[in-house]
Amino acid sequence: MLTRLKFLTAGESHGQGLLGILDGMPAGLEVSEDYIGVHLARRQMGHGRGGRMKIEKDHAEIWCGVRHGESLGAPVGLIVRNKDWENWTKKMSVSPVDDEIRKVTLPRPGHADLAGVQKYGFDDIRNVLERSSARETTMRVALGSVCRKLLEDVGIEVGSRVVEIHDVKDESAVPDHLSPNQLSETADTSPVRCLDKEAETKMMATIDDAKKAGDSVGGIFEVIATGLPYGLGAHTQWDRKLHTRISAMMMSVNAFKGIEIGGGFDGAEKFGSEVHDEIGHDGKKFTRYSNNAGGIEGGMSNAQPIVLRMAMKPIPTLIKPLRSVDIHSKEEKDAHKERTDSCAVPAASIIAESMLCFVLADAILEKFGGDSMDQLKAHMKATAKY
Ligand code: EPS
Repeated sequence: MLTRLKFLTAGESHGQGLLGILDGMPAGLEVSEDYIGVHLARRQMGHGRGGRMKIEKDHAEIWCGVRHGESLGAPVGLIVRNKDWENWTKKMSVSPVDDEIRKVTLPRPGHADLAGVQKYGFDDIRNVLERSSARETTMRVALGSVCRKLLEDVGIEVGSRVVEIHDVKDESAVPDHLSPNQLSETADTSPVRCLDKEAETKMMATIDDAKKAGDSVGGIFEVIATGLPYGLGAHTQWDRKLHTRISAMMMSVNAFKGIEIGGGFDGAEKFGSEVHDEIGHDGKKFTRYSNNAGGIEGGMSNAQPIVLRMAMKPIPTLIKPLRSVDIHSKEEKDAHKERTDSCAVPAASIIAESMLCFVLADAILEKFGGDSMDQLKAHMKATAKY
């Protein structure tokens, strides 16, 4: 789904750490471990996180592709070490060990466990769960931050907020004067990343109740990007449409089960005259009277803010487990349980921002090109329309 950029992540949840490579970035982008660290810290926050986040303090080391603070146009390689690794050196050893390691044999409904062991013929679910863990999203945020920096340098901001946890909704609108960065700054001060204080209290209580009951909750979050020129993506082919690329990237994140663009599902029950955004002109540029399209028409950015909402299902590891069957004995038993989060919706909103950063940075490079940031900026100055 990306045309100019490529990225890969590697690493198990309780292994030595995570590796990431981002290829295709132009030279001359200022990037630092501190900048990436800001967004890694944002992903670690949120009411409802479990014990693991007390252990980890995620830090991405820039391993290669950057010299004297600027990208070289070469692949950027990052490493995030798992602090928890010291507790797992035997269980997750790369080399064979003499000790008897207890196998995980009770698949959790909703997790990759059962399909994974069936697919690979494993006798231990740990061989699946370590990689299917959402720990991997740490590296997506780290690499996505490098893309975010490119976007910031060409005037594009990406921010987010949580609008629903379980059945508690924050129905407030994003104030017009808030840029995506300001929206995120405000949301980051809330333990659930929502704007409305009353909803915040109720969301936190809902998470606490779920935790007490050994259960988990999901939710919905909104991601907004501004500063986009016309014409990112294209109407000419299915895989060039911007919303195709955004949807594919979003739906690749663990537990993301739905996406809405702009008015989304609400539009299905309205008339066309209520949905489509009328066009005006202020003497200098085209304007819109509304943004129900969420910034994308015909598969292209239309210079309005991109507005997306994603739904996350509740985390499948439950302290009060659901029914399952032992993969060896076929006995009916409770599913495997281990330390877990009762809610990771605030963290998911940061991951969604990062996924959008990959798509938008790629689309900017596709449309305007350039081997260096100076060239990219010159191309945009010469041809971008807003
Ligand atoms: C996860 C289970 C928990 C989460 C983890 C994702 O980890 P653990 O099994 O070590 O307690 O904390 O998320 C992260 C480690 C992270 O960095 O977000 C799972 O099963 O997906």
